[in-house]
Amino acid sequence: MIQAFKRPESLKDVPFRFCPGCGHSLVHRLIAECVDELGIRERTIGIAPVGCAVFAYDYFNFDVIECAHGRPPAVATALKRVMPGNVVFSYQGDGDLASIGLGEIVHAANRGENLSVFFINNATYGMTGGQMAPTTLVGQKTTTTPAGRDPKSHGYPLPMAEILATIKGAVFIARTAIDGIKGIKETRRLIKKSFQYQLEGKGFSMIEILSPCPTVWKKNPVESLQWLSGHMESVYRTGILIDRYGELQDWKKA
Ligand SMILES: Cc1ncc(C[n+]2csc(CCOP(=O)(O)OP(=O)(O)O)c2C)c(N)n1
Ligand code: SF4
Repeated sequence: MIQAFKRPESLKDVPFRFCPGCGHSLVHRLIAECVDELGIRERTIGIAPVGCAVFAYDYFNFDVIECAHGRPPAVATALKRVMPGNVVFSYQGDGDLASIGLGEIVHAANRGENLSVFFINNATYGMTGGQMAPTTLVGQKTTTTPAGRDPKSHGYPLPMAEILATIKGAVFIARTAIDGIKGIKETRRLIKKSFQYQLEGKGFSMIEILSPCPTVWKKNPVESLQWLSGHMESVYRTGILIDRYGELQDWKKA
């Protein structure tokens, strides 16, 4: 009998503890599939964030190091510089990367570190119960913006992919959404390409992945996907923002 669907070797045989419909589990799987496909499991090192993905080391079947909130790009920089033969990626939420870790990510990109960054944008702080994140949409209700995000008091959603795409040291910056089969396949393609660029020594890449958080959004998994494509994607356009070695700007939505 042919087994059409199986657990990637790069994922341990343990159940995920994420909420039903959470995007983290899907992105973990896509990363694991790409690592398997590229045959780099023995030399891959992941950097786990603070946030709902904090237990990445329990799921990935390769080395994963946990570090302080927002610091994955700094830790990744050190690891990659002392072990250039390894493949190093950071996995970060929007609180981790766009708030407390804003300085780290900007400077890692500016230095052109040869790293892969996978940025999970779910427009909220999931782990701590749904506070406003830098990426929260205008009008979106959170525990700290009960009347909805008001730009006059809270600023505007921070477009991390656009910001990093302006930095000369970054070679590949893209945004994608796991909102359906097409988006999942594209996300997988971009994750793999980011790893390939690192393997070729091309430099810094970041894939921003729009991802559902049904629990904090107070929606079921299907409604969450609808909110993701209907609301988040109208604010955060998906596509390749910069690819200094290949595909040019390729916005899905104009
Ligand atoms: C230095 C520090 N500040 C604050 C916290 C509290 N904290 C834990 S998780 C988190 C936010 C996580 O949100 P995000 O990065 O968006 O990840 P998600 O849980 O949504 O995946 C915060 C503020 C912490 N653990 N350490
Ligand atoms: S709170 Fe949100 S991000 Fe955290 S595990 Fe649940 S659905 Fe996922």
